[in-house]
Order: sequence, then structure tokens, then C-alpha cells
Amino acid sequence: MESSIQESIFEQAKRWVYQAGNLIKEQLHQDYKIETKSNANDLVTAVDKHIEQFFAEKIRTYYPDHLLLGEEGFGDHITHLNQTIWIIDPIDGTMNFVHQKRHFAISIGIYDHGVGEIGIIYNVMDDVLYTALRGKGAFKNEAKLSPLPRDVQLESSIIAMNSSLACQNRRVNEKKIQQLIKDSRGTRSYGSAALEFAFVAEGILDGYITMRLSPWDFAGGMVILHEVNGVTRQANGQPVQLLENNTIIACNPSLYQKLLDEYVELK
Ligand code: 2AM
Ligand code: CA
Ligand code: CA
Ligand code: CA
Repeated sequence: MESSIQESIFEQAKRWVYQAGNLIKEQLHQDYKIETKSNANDLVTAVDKHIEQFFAEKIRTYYPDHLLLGEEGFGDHITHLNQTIWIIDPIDGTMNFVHQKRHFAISIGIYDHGVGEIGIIYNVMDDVLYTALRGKGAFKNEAKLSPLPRDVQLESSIIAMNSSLACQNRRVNEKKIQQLIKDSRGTRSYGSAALEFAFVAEGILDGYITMRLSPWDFAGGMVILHEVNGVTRQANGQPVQLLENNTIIACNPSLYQKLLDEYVELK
């Protein structure tokens, strides 16, 4: 994507993200409808839907040749990558939104022919905007993020994960995850995949491991993490598939091989 086009789309997207953040704040304490999706703990609210519709309307008006892939179904049915696609999670961390009224984010990744050009993750209640343009670095608000250090050791690392990874489960060897909990300095679970990606990019987490993320959970974070030399791979070592669910390791480059070889074993 040409640099001036990339920058003008970015400026527009950023304006919309701040507008959407204000819409979420207005509705945060209102009596919105809450429904469940795949299970009783998989929540979706009228606010999630409203925000995705907001972006769908904007994109269709201003960029009619772009496509949208969104969690709540107001986007397009996308089967291939050879166009410009906005991959949006209107609220990442819906459970946090409902229960905690904080620790949730708007996440956007804009991909052109499969190449991540723009990443935006907005921590709405903290008013912290993580951004990246391909080839131009990553930022936390106005501050440029440093490339991740290359000499990080596991024993002094903090690893984020969904706690269910350490319980008996169908996908990974939980015994090795339990060993990872012992061998690392500490573990965390924030409940927003997008924020967990942003924290790895910021260097305040050293890794994030999670099962079956959807494209809108990681699309923005992958662009941001890439700009600080972070690694995002499937847990089997394969490249992430942008249009599919992926079990993911996102981490500091110095930890990737060790996590893959010693701690993340798929069943
Ligand atoms: P969401 O809030 O947009 O649904 C929480 O564990 C993290 O995992 C959030 O980023 C959440 O995104 C994501 N997630 C993905 N699939 C989920 C599911 N079926 N139920 C709950 N959270 C899910
Ligand atoms: Ca959801
Ligand atoms: Ca999500
Ligand atoms: Ca969501």
C-alpha cells in the first residue's frame, strides 16, 4: 500500500476509534441488552453490535471498495485476502466491559492483500491508543515503542495466558503449561486478547499464549507486535492464518523457540 494512502486511512480510522470510544462510554452505564453466544460465558451486548455497525457504516461510505470482517456479523463474507480488509473487534473483552466496566478495547487491523498495514488497539477507559503502521514503528499514544530486547530469559518473564490452558483440555498438554507457570516469573490473564498483544508489544508482558483466537482478536495486535520485532505464530509453529481461528503464541523473539519446544505441546 502506498505510504500516503496508508497514512490517510490511518488518520481516518483513528478518528473513528475515538468516536466509537465515546459511544461506548456513553452506553457503559446504561441498561443495554446482554445475550450469550457459544456458551453461557460467551457474552455479546447491544453495545458490541452498535459499535460494529458504526464502523461498517463508516467504511462502506468512505471506502466502498474496502471489505469488513467483524465479530458481530455486520461485515462481509470474506473468502480470500486479495483486497483491502478491515478486521474489527468492536469490543474485545466483552466480559470485562459488562462486569468490570474497564479493561476492554476496540481492535482494528487493516490488511491489504494479506499484508498488515495498520494496527490500532484502543484501551477505552484508560484512554491509551496503541498503533502501528507497517514499516513505521509502533506507538503507545504519542510515544514510540522500543524494539523488544533480545536477551529476555524465561525465568524473569511474565507470560499471559487464558487460565483454561492450565486445566485439563482437549488442545494442549496442560502439564507442560503448568511447568511454564512454575518456570516463568509470573503469569497474568487480562481477559482481552487485543490488550494482551499490546502489552507484549509494550514489553510489559513477555509472551501471550491462547487457544483458538478469531481473526478480530489478533489482527490489530499482530501488526503492532510485528513493528517491535515481536513474534506471532500458531502454537504448532506454523504462520498465523488470517481468516481462520488460531491457537497462538505471541511473544518476545528471544522466548519463541523455547516456548514452542518445551512448553506448548498440542494434543
Ligand atoms: P471477546 O471479548 O471479543 O469475545 C477473553 O478470554 C478473550 O478471549 C477476549 O479477547 C475474548 O474476546 C476472547 N474470546 C474468543 N473467543 C471467546 C469465547 N468463545 N468466549 C469468550 N471469549 C472469547
Ligand atoms: Ca465475543
Ligand atoms: Ca475478541
Ligand atoms: Ca468482541
